[in-house]
Amino acid sequence: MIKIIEGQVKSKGKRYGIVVSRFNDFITKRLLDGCLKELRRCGVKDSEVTVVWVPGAFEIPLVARQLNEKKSIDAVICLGAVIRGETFHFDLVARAASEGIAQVALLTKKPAIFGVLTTETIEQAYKRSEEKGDHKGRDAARTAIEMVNLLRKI
Ligand code: INI
Repeated sequence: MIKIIEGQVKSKGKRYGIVVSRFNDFITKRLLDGCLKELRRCGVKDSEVTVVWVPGAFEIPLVARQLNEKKSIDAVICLGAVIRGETFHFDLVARAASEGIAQVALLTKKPAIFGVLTTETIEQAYKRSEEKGDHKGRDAARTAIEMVNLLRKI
């Protein structure tokens, strides 16, 4: 008999930290908005959410780690927008954010969700934060809840 383990996308009494970057905030505000709406839709109360703003995606991992190390936080959701533009900076910031967030999850043994857009253009970033379409902030909220429930079962 095979044992199958899955986490539900429904929350009761769990607490979430959100780290969101101010850089490209015309996009990150959209990510945050969709993320908060989805958390509420899945049963998370506003009193169970802590939102922390940081300057840019590069700063996300440190703050995410601090939050996840708190007993009062069950998972952290990281939201940002790294848009290529003209400079080499893109690769450095995108890599630091993605690898840093992955490390946070492993170090803290709690979910650290990668809701950072990395796109070539502003248009692509808008497309991935559409209320009625693709929305990376909403996906990040669902992933966080599923992972918290999943880890409880293992
Ligand atoms: N930060 C972002 O969040 N997105 C970007 O697109 C970006 N680019 O392209 O430069 C960016 N840079 C700032 C960086 O995250 C740090 O805040 C800064 O380097 C100070 O450490």
